[in-house]
Amino acid sequence: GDPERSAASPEFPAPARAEHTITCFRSVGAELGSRLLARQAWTPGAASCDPAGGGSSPGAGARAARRQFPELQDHIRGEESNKFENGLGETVVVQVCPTQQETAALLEKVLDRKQAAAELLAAAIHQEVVLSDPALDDVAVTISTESMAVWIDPIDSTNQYIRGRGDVLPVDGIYPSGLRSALVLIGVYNRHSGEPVLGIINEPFFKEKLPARRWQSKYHWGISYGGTRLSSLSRPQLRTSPRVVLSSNEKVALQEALTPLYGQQLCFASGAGYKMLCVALGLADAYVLSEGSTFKWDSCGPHAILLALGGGMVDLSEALKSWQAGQRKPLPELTYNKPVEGALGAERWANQGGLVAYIHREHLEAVMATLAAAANTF
Ligand code: 2IP
Ligand code: CA
Ligand code: CA
Repeated sequence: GDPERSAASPEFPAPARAEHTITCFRSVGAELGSRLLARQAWTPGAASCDPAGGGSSPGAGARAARRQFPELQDHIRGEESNKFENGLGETVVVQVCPTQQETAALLEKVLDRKQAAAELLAAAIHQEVVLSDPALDDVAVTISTESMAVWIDPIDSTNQYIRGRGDVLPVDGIYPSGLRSALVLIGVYNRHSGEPVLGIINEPFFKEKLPARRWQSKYHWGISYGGTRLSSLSRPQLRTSPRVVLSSNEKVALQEALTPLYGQQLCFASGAGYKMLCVALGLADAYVLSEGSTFKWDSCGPHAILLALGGGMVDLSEALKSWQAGQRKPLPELTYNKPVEGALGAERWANQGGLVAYIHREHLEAVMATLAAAANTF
């Protein structure tokens, strides 16, 4: 019943991507995801992650997912590839094998024959994780898997993960950088309507436990399905002095356009998922992004949680168009089932028009009014 549990420690160095992807994926994605889904009349099993390109080789856990959710087999996609090239020039396709020994043998190839690390990781991957969440015991929602699909980002804020800083201090509750912004993002959406239905955000580096220096994780979830809105979080209050969280790469012109609303209350943080989480936690009233630098796998899970809390996430450029045309209710929320026309590769799944994540509708309106007044400047 403890939502905080031991997570992968970043003690093993290179290749960080491989280790993190697999351990977080399996322990957090598969186990928690399946527990949540099982409560929605889905049978317990493992989730999976395939490259967004829809490559032919299944990602880690795809086999298990296919077995447990055959109707979802072509509908589980996300970021990161399961193909690795090691220091010896070999290309290895990583997957969860039938036995721990086989997985360890496979991982050893990616890890330049580092046997101890491969064995530790394989043990973590094959570990049976039992999670119970009393908040979910009373949830009685039946979701038809036939109309669902999944977006996964097994690691968001990769740069911060690789840098591995666990000592960054928060500014007014928000960590501007460091391991705290490295998150696992899982979203389930309705593949006909494109609406987010269920989201899970895991913070693998929530707390460092001394003296063992093991990291403890913390997860959050939300369901928005039909009339049901449920979350592990409570709806935050609107702040008396509003605050926005932005990418540190956000255009200066957009920052200036927001000043009439926020004054000096502009916060900067790494990680698209982390900034969305800051809004869900009430640490900021909005996350505004002017560019198409996030993808469906970044926003789907957090979006479901925001909807569950009575908020949402709009497409900034579409919302501005609607606002300026006087069509203000509702503003266009991001959807997850349609690629960007004419785009190639991962760009097909970009949130091309930027976004605004919010909890309070009236605050979204204040953001739109402020930006509309400066629309030609950014
Ligand atoms: C990235 C990551 C970056 C974010 C970018 C995402 O995903 O979240 O931190 O940029 O938009 O696509 P920023 O930190 O400027 O918000 P990934 O780490 O998975 O590539
Ligand atoms: Ca990402
Ligand atoms: Ca990623």
